[in-house]
Amino acid sequence: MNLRKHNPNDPISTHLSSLSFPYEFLHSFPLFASILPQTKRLTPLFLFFFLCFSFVTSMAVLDTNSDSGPVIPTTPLVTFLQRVQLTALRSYPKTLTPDPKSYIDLSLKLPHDLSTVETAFDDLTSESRDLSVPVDKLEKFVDQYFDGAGEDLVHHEPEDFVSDPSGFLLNVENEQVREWAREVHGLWTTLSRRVSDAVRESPERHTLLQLPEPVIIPGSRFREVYYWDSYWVIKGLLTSKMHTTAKGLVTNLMSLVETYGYALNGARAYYTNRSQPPLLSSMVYEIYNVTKDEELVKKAIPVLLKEYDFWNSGKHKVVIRDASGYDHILSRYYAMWNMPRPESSVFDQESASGFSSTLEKQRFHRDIATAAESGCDFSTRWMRDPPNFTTMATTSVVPVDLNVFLFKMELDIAFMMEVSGDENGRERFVKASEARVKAFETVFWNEKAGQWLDYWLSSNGDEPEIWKAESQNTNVFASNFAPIWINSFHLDENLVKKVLKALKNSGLIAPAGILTSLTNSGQQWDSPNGWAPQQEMIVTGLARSGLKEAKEMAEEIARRWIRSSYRVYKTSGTIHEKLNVSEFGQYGGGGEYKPQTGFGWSNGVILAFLEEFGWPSDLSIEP
Ligand SMILES: *[C@@H]1O[C@H](CO)[C@@H](O)[C@H](O)[C@H]1NC(C)=O
Ligand SMILES: *[C@@H]1O[C@H](CO)[C@@H](O)[C@H](O)[C@H]1NC(C)=O
Ligand SMILES: *[C@@H]1O[C@H](CO)[C@@H](O)[C@H](O)[C@H]1NC(C)=O
Ligand SMILES: CC(=O)N[C@H]1CO[C@H](CO)[C@@H](O)[C@@H]1O
Repeated sequence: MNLRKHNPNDPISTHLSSLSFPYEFLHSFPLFASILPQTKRLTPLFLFFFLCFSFVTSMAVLDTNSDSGPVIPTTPLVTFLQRVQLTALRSYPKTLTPDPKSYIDLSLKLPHDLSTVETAFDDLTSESRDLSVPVDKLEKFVDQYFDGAGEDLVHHEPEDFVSDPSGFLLNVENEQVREWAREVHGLWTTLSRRVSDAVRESPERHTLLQLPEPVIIPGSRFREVYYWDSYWVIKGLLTSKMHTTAKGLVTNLMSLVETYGYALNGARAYYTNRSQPPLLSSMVYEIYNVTKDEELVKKAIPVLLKEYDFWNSGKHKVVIRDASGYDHILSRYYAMWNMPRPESSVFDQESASGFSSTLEKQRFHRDIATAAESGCDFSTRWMRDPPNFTTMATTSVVPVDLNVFLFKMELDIAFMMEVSGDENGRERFVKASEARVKAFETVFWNEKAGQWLDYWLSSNGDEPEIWKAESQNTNVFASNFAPIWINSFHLDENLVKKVLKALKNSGLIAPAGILTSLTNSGQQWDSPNGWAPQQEMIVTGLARSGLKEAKEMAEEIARRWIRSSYRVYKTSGTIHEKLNVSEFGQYGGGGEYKPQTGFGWSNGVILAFLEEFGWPSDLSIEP
């Protein structure tokens, strides 16, 4: 059912198609009951259709109430802000459509409380049949009752920031490059925030979650902390000698794991039911490697054990049985969420509108939220029939990169156990890492392709599955090369030779870096985009291998990425979240929101690459 499609000759069907859409959907979930306008305000005709659809959808719920996995609603404020978001999207002309996320990032303005504001909103929308209102009235309402998106975080001058730290990028000799690197380093102060006192005083008025330490945000619409971004931010902060800020980021993420049992996707009330690629252990490891802070390691171990359990149990855990009957334990992404994502709920409702049953919609919504948990939202990697978006089946994929992060977590925890003198603990995690190496060899590795391939589950993943060669996804993705990031893989010379050859022939190496995939789907985690984290993992792995050819390749890719980022910075004035790597000097596009600038992980990877490779004085940064 399409929101805007209707037959102009048929007033009844017009009426139905424009009204039934939101209510049919909303009624399916008890959570949304409070979103529905109060019935006393409804016109009789509306009420008639509303009740019809209520009845039909209640039946559907009874029939198919079995999408497994618990779903617990977020806060009343998030639920209400979704109503405002829907009205905003209905009210603005299409060309001026606001970012839906900006509405659920609003805070209640003092002295109003939620019930007063809800009443005012009911009054505002009572005359409207499709929930749209005149834009000037909506803007007045928002201004009167809310503090703006982003006001719940305030600027914080990092105490460990100096504009030209001693020992900064000693191997960058070229003055033009040094100058730029100092500018990129200076961007940390523009991305540094702390949670405002207002959030601490009355958390229920905000969707922002409290964090004990200052934060570095990615930038633009990503105005709060994000989980996996923080790893590359920390790599950059260490280059910038900002050890205190780096530790603060880790302390914040550890506090989330302590509260929720896992690190949230981001620090907002609407991100509580999914995580993101688990890189907390790698963050602690990097900081320890530079600071030798044993206290940090001791504090981190119990937190990491908690996170390790989260990813290796319940719905995240899958078992693949090989031909000799041996069970390999691996993990998948799996969001505890089967509704539209609050930050994009109208987009998600429209995407799901082709599914007729409640159960199918729930399954689809979970696969969308799970793609968000993967950090790669969205990509043909998660589609059974790419680029058909409605074939998204993220929970059916056993992803190579997630298991790389968990393998790394096992190695990191073993290392930290050793630092803290726990020999039994160390042994347990060494064993776990050895089992995962076997799983990589059996389930993911493809000798002919010379890379590791994602694996498609054929069932719901709750029971062990027999490994089948045809279940490997033979499409080429940058993530197929992510394992080379891990020591034991990049130190194996024969393996590196095979992987290097495959990478060179893959079609992924582009004029400005490594493509995310070979499919141009319009999704942002596909061609022609390249992303900083994937460049960094592959480049760092190749650079640390013992093979000269691999090191040269790593340096070549890093220089292309840096030069292109420099050109984009000079032409657009900012660092972007992704590049269009198919051509030199272009930033990336595609996906469900406008390209974002700032930008945490891109800055981190530029600084980390400059640290790794330096820049000779006679080498130009212009191509
Ligand atoms: C640890 O830090 C040193 C510099 O202090 C660096 O040379 C080395 O590559 C780092 N190790 C890892 C695994 O990051
Ligand atoms: C996309 O997939 C859906 C669900 O499998 C299917 O109904 C639809 O026809 C497909 N669309 C296209 C354009 O292939
Ligand atoms: C990426 O750059 C190429 C080359 O300039 C261009 O043709 C293409 O339209 C760009 N793609 C996107 C998605 O911006
Ligand atoms: C299943 C699950 O993990 N649900 C969590 C969803 O988020 C809320 C917090 O908002 C938790 O209380 C639930 O445990």
